[in-house]
Amino acid sequence: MLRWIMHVDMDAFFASVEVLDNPALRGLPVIVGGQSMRGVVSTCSYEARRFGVHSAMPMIQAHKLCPNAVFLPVRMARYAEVSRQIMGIFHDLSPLVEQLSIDEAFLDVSGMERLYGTPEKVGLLAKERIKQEVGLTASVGLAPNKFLAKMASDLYKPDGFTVIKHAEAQSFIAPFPVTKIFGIGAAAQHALSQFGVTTIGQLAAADIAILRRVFGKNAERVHLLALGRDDRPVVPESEPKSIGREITFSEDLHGAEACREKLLELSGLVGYRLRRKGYYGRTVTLKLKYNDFRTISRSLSGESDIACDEEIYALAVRLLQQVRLEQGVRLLGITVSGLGFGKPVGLGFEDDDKRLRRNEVTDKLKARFGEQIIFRGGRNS
Ligand code: TTP
Ligand code: MG
Repeated sequence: MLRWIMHVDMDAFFASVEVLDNPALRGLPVIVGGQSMRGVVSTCSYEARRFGVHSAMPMIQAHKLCPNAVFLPVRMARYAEVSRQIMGIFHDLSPLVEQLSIDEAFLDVSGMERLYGTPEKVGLLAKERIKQEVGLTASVGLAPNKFLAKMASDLYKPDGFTVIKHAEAQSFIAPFPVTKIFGIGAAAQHALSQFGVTTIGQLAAADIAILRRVFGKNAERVHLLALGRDDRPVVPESEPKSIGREITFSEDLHGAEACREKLLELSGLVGYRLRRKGYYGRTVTLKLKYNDFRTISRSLSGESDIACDEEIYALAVRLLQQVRLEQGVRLLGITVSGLGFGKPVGLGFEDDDKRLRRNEVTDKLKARFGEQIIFRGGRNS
C-alpha cells in the first residue's frame, strides 16, 4: 500500500475569517493584528500582501505600505471556533489527524482510495467540504510523506491543490532552493552556497562530508529530505478523557469568596485548554482538598455543551455551594469530562479575551517545542 500524506493549510486564515464574518470586506486589503502602536501583523489578506505586508511585520510599517487597508483586531476565540469546525472535518475524513497549528494539519490518507477512489479525490473532498461547510479556502498538498506534503501545500496558495507522486518526488523538488527544507535558514543557505549548493537537487547530490560540515549530526536527515524521503509518521493526539487543572495553594483558602476567586482562575485555564484542542465537554468536576488532606469531589453536567470559561465557572460555583467550607482549603481542581470534538452546541465565549490571546502565544511555543498541554484522564489528579 502506498503511503499518502495530506497537508492542509488555510489561506490567510485570520483575515479570511474576518471576510467570512463581514462579506463587505471581500476583495479588500484586510490586515489583522495588534492595534497598538507597537503591535504586529498577525496576518493579512492576499490583497494586502500585494503591497508587501506580511505576518510579524510591525503595524506601523503595514500602515505605511497599505494605508487604505482595513485594520482589524485579533478575535482569537472566533478563529479557534472556526478551527474546531475545520479539524472536525479532518477527523471525519481520516482517523489519523495531526493538528500542527490553529489552521493546519497533517492527515494520513493511505489506503483511502478504496473508500474515495483516488488519493486526489480525498484531497479535493477536503477542500470542497471546507468551502461548503465553513466557507473558506484551503491549500492542500498530497504527497508520499510529511515533508513533501507540506511543501506541496505551500507551493500554490491560495486555494491550491498540489499532488507529488511517488515516482516523481525527487525530480519534483530538485529545482527548489534549499531554504524550502524546514530548518534550512539564511545561515545554512549561505554556508551551502560556498560549496556551490543552492538547490535541493544539488543538496541531494552533494558529498555527505559537505553536509556534515554544515548540518553536523543532522546531515543524514537533511540528505534524506533532499532526496524526498521522510519517514515521520502522522501522530494523532490520543483522545483525552478529560481536561483539567488543579492548584495546591501555598496558604490555605478560607471561605467561599476566596474559593470562587481561584475557581475563576482555574476555569480560565481549563477552558483555554479545552478550546485550544478543539474539544467541548458535558460535565464539570470540582475537586477540593481540606487542610487535613480529606479530599472530596462533586460533578455536575451542563444543559448544553461546555466550551467557555463562564460556563465552567458557573457549574464550579454551583458545586462549591454543595460543599462545607468551615475548614481551610488546601487544593482546588476543575476537570471537564464527557468530551466531544468539533463544534459545540450553544457556544458563545467572549471575543476580546486577553488571557486567551496570551495563552495562544505560549501555546504556539509549546506546540513548536512539543510540550504536551492536555492532561490525560487522571494524570493531573
Ligand atoms: P499561517 O498559516 O502561517 O498564515 P495564513 O494562514 O494567515 O496565510 P497563508 O495563506 O500563507 O497560510 O498562519 C495561520 C494563522 O496564524 C494566521 O492567519 C495568523 C496567525 N499567525 C500569527 O498570529 N502570527 C504569525 O507570525 C504567523 C505566521 C501567523
Ligand atoms: Mg495558513
